[in-house]
Amino acid sequence: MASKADGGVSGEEIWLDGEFIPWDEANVHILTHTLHYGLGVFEGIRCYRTHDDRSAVFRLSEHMRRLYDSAKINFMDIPFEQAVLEEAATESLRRNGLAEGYVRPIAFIGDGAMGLHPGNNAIRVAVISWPWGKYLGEEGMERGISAKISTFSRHFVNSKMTNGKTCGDYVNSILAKREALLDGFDEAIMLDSTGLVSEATGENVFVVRDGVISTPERYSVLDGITRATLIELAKTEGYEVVERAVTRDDLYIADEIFLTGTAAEVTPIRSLDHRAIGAGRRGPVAEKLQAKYFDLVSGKLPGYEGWLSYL
Ligand code: PPE
Repeated sequence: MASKADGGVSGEEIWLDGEFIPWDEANVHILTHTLHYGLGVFEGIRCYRTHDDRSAVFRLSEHMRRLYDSAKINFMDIPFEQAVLEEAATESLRRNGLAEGYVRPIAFIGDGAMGLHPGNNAIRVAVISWPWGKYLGEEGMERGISAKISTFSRHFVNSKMTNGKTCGDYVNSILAKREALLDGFDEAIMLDSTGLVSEATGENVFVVRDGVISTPERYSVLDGITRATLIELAKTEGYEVVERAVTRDDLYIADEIFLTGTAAEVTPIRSLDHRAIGAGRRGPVAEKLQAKYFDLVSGKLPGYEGWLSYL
């Protein structure tokens, strides 16, 4: 069994199919269809301690909406109303005693029939929460991380339904991530099937050059909620933000590159394929937007109350 030292997570209770049950009893049958074939959908959501010592889940309804979108794309009918899963998310944090943490809703196909057509197997749903620190390390947030362009291409858009967050799609990400770590880098950036920059293994990519911020358009990338948040924050700060085709060498000559994601938050890249990016450390735009992002999620920025669901 994974221990804490291995990155293992633990807690008190897990919401499974409509009720909270003890953490260690949240098990599934070995014939669970999703385990064999990968068709399941999930989300990753963060809850933050706010500046006034409360706790708020960031953009809970947008994440849950994407879970239902992912399910629809994959012909899965989630047998609960969205409001029920939202309540399960906040209640899960409370029951696990988490003022800050990560919430993982997952809908999967249960056991019963085998074979690619899952027949009438039940669609099962779990909501789990656990403490999760800095995804790419505390130091990475301040000094920037190293990355490589993966030898693995992102799925062709008509293979991976990119608006869905589908379990099986993550095999592609895991291959890229493992390769990057074995090669001594912290993260991989993947190119799409035409050779344009797509996204990192679990993050969207932003590039800064001459004060203009660019990010690959919504095409082969997940329509990241942090991506959308950063675009809005950057525009509010007066930056020009362009969604466009980004090439590999656009990355090499960038003044700054940073990654965004619920888990990774806003993580700068200091080097790519052994080339220093900008000054080879976190750049001023990333630093500013990172600070704004943390102000936002901790409830310090006025006007964004609608994005915070207080526990
Ligand atoms: N692209 C991919 C492929 C991706 O998995 C994520 C989230 C994003 C972009 C950013 O999306 P958003 O979180 O809405 O800004 N990756 C999740 C999984 C991380 C994991 O290791 O598990 C996350 O950040 O929660």
